[in-house]
This record gives sequence, C-alpha cells and structure tokens, in this order.
Amino acid sequence: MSKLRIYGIARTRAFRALWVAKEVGLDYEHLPIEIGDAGARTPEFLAINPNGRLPVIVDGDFVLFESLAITLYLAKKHSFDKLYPATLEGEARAWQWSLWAVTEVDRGVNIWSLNAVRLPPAERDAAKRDEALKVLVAPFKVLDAAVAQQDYLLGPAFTVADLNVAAVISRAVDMDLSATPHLKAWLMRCLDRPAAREALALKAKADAETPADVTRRIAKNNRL
Ligand SMILES: N[C@@H](CCC(=O)N[C@@H](CS)C(=O)NCC(=O)O)C(=O)O
Repeated sequence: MSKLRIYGIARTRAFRALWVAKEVGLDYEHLPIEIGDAGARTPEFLAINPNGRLPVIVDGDFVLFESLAITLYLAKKHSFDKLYPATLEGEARAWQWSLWAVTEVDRGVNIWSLNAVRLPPAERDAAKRDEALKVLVAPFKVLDAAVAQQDYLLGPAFTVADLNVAAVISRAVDMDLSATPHLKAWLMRCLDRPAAREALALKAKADAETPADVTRRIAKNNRL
C-alpha cells in the first residue's frame, strides 16, 4: 500500500496534519503545495479536494479534507487509547475542544497574526488586530481555566484534544499571553513536544519563504 500523502505547505493548516503524523511516528509523503491557481486550485488538486483548500490527505483509497478531521482520524487510527481517548466521554471531549477551536479561536488568531506579524508592516490593519484580540479574550479565559488545575485538556496526559487546540492557536505564541498564564504554560508545553517542534520548524521555514504577495492573497481570499 502507498504511503500516506499529506498535501499542503506547512505554513497552512497542513501544519496540523504534519504535527499529528509526526506525533504518532508515521512514515508519510509530504507534498508542500501552495494555495491558489498554481497549487490548490489546479484541476488535479480539485479532483482530490473540490474545496481547493489545504490540507487534504490521501491514505490508500481514502481521501479526507478538513484539518481537524484529519488529526482525529490519524490519531484514532494510529494511537487509539493514547493520543486518541478510548472512552466515549474522552472522545466526545476531544471533539468538543476541536470544534471549539475552529469556531471560537481559529479566525481570531489568524486575523491577529496577519495584522500583527505576517503582512508587511505598512499593510497591517491595527483596528483588525485589536478587534481580533478583543474577540479572543473570552475564549482564551475559558482555555486558561481548563488547564489551570491539570496539565492537559483531558487530564494529566497529552491527547489529540491538546494537539488540535494548540495547533489552531499556535501563532498565539507571539501574543502577550500574560493575562492567561495557564494557557501560556500549556501552549508552551504542547509546542515543546519533539513532534511539534519538527512541524513548527517546517512551518517557520515555509513562513520565511512566503512572498508578501501570497500573504496578501491569504488575507484577501479569507477576508482576514
Ligand atoms: N476548515 C478548513 C480550512 C482550510 C483552509 O482554509 N485552508 C487554507 C490554507 S490554511 C486554504 O487552503 N486557503 C485557500 C485560499 O486561500 O485560496 C481546514 O481546517 O482544513
């Protein structure tokens, strides 16, 4: 059977799939394709993921898009009862935190990061940046409280719930997180894992090589 294929340059949400693949020690092939007409919008790519978005995985005959569906699938398949909770309630909590991350904090962290760090300085919108920080105050307090009394979201052990939330807010490491010290310590714990560091190194390299025009397109296409 062919190796698992992960499509998407590590600067994108493909980072999440790369992290989980490294976390569970998979032998995979990474196809670091870019967003847009020359990458995720080519007819060949659209035949795999009609959304024209990254990431997508191909695992044998099985094709899956949505980054957090990918992390949950790979964790369940390759690390059941370790990275992936074995109990019904544990699994539901992992889903809860994953859906929470996508709905409550994904967009805010992205808007903040583009307008605080990634767009060329003259093109950053301070109003959007400040609004994003305001939107994040309440959910970040929720996350801070969730990890105030325990090391990880589901208890003493790192699970896919932590991986998903930490991956979604990974760019928040550049924020001032002093108002949420438990969140900050938890995020550093998650991102300091060897698998996370490897995936983050790929992401940092891709960030450094991303032309300003692509960053502008990300902001425009996604209305960030
Ligand atoms: N909810 C999707 C979002 C995927 C997504 O929007 N990916 C971005 C890159 S991070 C993309 O491919 N954008 C295409 C574009 O900007 O044209 C997921 O989590 O996988």
